[in-house]
Amino acid sequence: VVEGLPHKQNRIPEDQAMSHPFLIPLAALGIALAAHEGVASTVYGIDFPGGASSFADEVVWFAPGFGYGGSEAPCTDATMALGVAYATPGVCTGYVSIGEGGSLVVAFTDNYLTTSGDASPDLQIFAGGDHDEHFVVEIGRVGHPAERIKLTVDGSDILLGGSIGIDIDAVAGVIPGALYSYVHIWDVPRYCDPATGRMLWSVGEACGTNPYNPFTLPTDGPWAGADIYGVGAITSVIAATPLPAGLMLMGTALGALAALRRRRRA
Ligand SMILES: [Ca+2]
Ligand SMILES: [Ca+2]
Ligand SMILES: [Ca+2]
Repeated sequence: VVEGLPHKQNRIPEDQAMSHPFLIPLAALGIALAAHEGVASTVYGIDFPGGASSFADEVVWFAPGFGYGGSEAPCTDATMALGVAYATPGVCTGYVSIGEGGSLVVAFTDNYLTTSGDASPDLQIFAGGDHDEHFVVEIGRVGHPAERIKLTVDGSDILLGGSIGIDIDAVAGVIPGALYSYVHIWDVPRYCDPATGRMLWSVGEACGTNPYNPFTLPTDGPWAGADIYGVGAITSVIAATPLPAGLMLMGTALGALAALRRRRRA
């Protein structure tokens, strides 16, 4: 018998089988409690005091851009941007390639991004490649997904690509102490400058085969555009609502179960 796997003796007896679904909220609550403990963790050398919950939880919107090429399927699984940042070298191994001009919105749901009150970075975008895949980042407050604030680093709202930590306290329009849930990443599409034969918004690579066609990009394989493998709130606060809701649900479920048992005995 393998420990932890169900075998004959610990199978749930028929008469208790109905209570089995109620065990699921209980297990979910256990996970929620573990996540809310907020054990600090260091991910790619960056400290996240809130631990695993600091990372993005949901994909809200994903519109892949253009520029994918080659025979392999593009790396367009947007869920790769969620959870603790992790990627390994290879095709689509832990990252989403949003494509030239692609647009990805993720949300924090069990935690929120907020200001730190100082110049230390608050939001970390984990992006592969180096400075040839520029992107723009906007954030939106909880409950206000349409009101986006464009982040800036050293006065520029076009970020040079690669992983970057952003101090949101320094950004105009960011409200101290406000809770931010949404992070929008937009890839700045490269295009060809016919005057130089080089790509703009890139490290200066040569244009594609026809330098006079701005859409003739160098082939970029399945990993066109910024390659996102994590979005983490360094300055993170725990979202308060899910836990009480879960407790109430469990209370109701246990109450129903007790009532059922009383009825059966009667
Ligand atoms: Ca989270
Ligand atoms: Ca800060
Ligand atoms: Ca890429």
